[in-house]
Amino acid sequence: MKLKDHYLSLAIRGKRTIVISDIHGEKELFQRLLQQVGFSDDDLLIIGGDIIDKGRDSIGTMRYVFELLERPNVYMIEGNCDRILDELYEDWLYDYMDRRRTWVHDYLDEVDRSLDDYDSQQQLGDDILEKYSDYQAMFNTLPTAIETEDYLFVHAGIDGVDYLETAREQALNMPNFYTQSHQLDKYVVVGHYPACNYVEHGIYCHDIKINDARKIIAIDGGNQVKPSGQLNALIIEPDGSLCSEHVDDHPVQEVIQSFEVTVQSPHTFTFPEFDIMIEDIEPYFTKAVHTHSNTEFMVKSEYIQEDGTGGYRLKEDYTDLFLDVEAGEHVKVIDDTCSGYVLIKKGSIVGWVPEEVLA
Ligand SMILES: [Mn+2]
Repeated sequence: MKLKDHYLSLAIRGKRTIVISDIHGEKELFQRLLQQVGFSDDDLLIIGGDIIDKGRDSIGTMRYVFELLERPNVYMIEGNCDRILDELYEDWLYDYMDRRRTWVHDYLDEVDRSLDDYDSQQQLGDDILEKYSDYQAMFNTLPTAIETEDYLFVHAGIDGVDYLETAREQALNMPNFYTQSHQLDKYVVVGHYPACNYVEHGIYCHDIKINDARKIIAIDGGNQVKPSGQLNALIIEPDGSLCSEHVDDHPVQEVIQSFEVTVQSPHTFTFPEFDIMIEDIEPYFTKAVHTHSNTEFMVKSEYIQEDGTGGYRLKEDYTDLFLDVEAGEHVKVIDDTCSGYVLIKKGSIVGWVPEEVLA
């Protein structure tokens, strides 16, 4: 199956259009975001795939989205995670379920059973599809891409030469599309890979990223994938201008003491390039070299992990940016478990502050 076999063409010019992708089972966040952007019947809503898996309520989110899709102004394209009901008999399913919360976990909770209650994966699949083949059918009605006058919406990416020939698997799974190029004379809007992976100026930021030269917009805020992630909405205003909003679940804290950094040239390293070299682990911060980019930086010592072969690696995405904060402002706390410093998020940007600046 190719993109052209499963494709919807829409006229959206002059309408306010809200685009949200990678909701990943977070119905409440999604509802909060819709409220925050003031979503109404006058707007168009395009959901960019991956409504389920990873988050807390995949089945609830699925039901809510399918309800929304009954409205004439709501559309959705499919994401790789949305295909799980077609993949219940795949031999990787149980491994995948070991690694993250999935729609199937939600299903087991709903019917009050566990994997142990099934003699085989075949039996589990049969049981699910006996009850939920209608949901499977609904997922399979979703287009792989939506094309409008000025945009193409697709979950992961398109073929660089002939977008209509993009294999469905590629459209849903292609990695790092933001760093690639295409030949369409319109913007391609994708989710799938968190925008924070496309690091600019060494800054770790969850905002929507727009590359005007390549005509690509990456909107995934890393919701449920990155510890500091958020759910983004891209808003295309009736006049064609773009803006964005986001929501997240991180606790808010007030700054009680201003903190200012004079000079710094920050670094950010993201999954999967985690290998580092260090001499000795020092208190607070340790001098390190990021192997992949051969860059020297200071790593918060709690973010160093042994890699099992005598070397070291970062335990998460890492930034060495220090953030300026002002007394009285409110910031999101991402990690307050380290000695002396707290990892915070200000707007969509992640960085460190000394612990005494927070209440
Ligand atoms: Mn995805």
